[in-house]
Amino acid sequence: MGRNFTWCLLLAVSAVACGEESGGGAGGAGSGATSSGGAPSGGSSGGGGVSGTAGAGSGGAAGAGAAGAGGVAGNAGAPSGGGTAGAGGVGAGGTGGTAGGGGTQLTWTRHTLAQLAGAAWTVVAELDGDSKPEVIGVGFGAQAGLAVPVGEVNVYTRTAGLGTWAPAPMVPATANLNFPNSPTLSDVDGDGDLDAVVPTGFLVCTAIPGGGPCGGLFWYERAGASWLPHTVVAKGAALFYHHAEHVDFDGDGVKDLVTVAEAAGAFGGPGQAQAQWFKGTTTADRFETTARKIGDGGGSVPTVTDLDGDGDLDVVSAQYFVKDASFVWFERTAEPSAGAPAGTFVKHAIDTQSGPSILFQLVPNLYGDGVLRAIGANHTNTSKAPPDTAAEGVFVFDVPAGGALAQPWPRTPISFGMKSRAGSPFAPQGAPGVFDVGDVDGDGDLDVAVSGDGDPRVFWLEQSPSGWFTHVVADSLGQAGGLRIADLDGSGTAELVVPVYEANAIYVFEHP
Ligand SMILES: [Ca+2]
Ligand SMILES: [Ca+2]
Ligand SMILES: [Ca+2]
Ligand SMILES: [Ca+2]
Repeated sequence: MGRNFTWCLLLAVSAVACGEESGGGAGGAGSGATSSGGAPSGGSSGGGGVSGTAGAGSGGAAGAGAAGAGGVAGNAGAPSGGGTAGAGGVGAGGTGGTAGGGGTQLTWTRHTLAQLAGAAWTVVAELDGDSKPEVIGVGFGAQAGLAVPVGEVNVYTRTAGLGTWAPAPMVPATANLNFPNSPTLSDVDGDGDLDAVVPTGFLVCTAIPGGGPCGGLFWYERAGASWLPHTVVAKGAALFYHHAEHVDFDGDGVKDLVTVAEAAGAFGGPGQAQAQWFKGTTTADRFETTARKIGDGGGSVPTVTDLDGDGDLDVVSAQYFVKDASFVWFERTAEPSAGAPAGTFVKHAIDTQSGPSILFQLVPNLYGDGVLRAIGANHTNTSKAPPDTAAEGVFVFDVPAGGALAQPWPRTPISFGMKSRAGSPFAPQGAPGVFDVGDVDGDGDLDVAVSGDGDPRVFWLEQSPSGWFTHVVADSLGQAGGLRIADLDGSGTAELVVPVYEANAIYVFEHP
């Protein structure tokens, strides 16, 4: 069970075969396709296209209709394309397959930032004020036999080029934490420097014979070169934590922690998830240690925002272990009171057709039109038996015309050809994994970089006027985890910071 099991923190399910999913539905009246040798093809106003690493695709896209369009990529082989139902409007639709290169072809150079056992998460932050961002790298540790691995978190400071970094411990192995997860860098104690909230735990701890629950929630106070631990939830909690938002959730002027606590179900069945918040205090430890319950559900990486624009903060999340929807939000309907100290929330589905899902991020201006949209990734597996029913993919969601409360939110696939490895019942896989949103190619619009996770590749998804193109950054890396898009060297172009679990390494991918 070791490796795969591990970082598929949120493994998942899938629906349609890849081709269908991204191939999409009825293209409009577009003219169709042309692809025969390489050129991306496109429909009339919609364009399909793709980049592949080795492809001999044949496809051609049935062009989407009006403004819909799609891009896509194939990797080795032959994506066959289909048109898509362009939903009209900017950036809708998605698809077409093709061989040859479509979109912007970037040439990537790989640097090794660090060797780190069980590399799983990264965060980029400016910690020392020199305008050369640091990278915080999280490793799950080495899996040895049936022992629960001990993780660590390091801060890496660049001392020369993109492959030269000096490590310093934030959470050393001697802290004995299991599965440290995505850190949140924020000034917890209000002294002007960034501290780090570190959630811990994973299903592996209880799955290993002789293991036990390893959930926990900590923050590390920055004190000069040292990081001093504070405990919110002590190690050993039955539910594990992957991420916490540090935000003033109840409006009393003190920031709180908003998170989701989870547990896997047996044999792939439904598990548990509980959205929670820990009220901030002015004590030395800064938070209450008893959770206030927002509601059942949510998933590993929740975000806090005023989704319905009524002036109070709501919670938005993908769901993996809880199966009643792929993406959900908790609407705040009443502030905390003596009778309901957590406040009152009502859970709503955003989408129920994507299968178990890993991440949902609101993007205020994805298409440059000032309209709020969201990007979501599921975490499914159409290679296992029986296959998941929702195909592996990344999607753009539009807020419905009727507002956030309307459902489902219109969904447009923007990735093509992602496919999880089969894994095994004891080491399930799922794809894709964690994504980040940023301008990868430097042309001024927002793109997406995404770890394949159970698909051993890393991708970037290019936004273009004719739709989205899927590009492979690296093949056969193994399970990549929480990656980041960031300009690490101030060159004006973004790098990708990619932790790879099976390589025990954090890589930086650079393009000219
Ligand atoms: Ca601080
Ligand atoms: Ca507060
Ligand atoms: Ca609200
Ligand atoms: Ca771009």
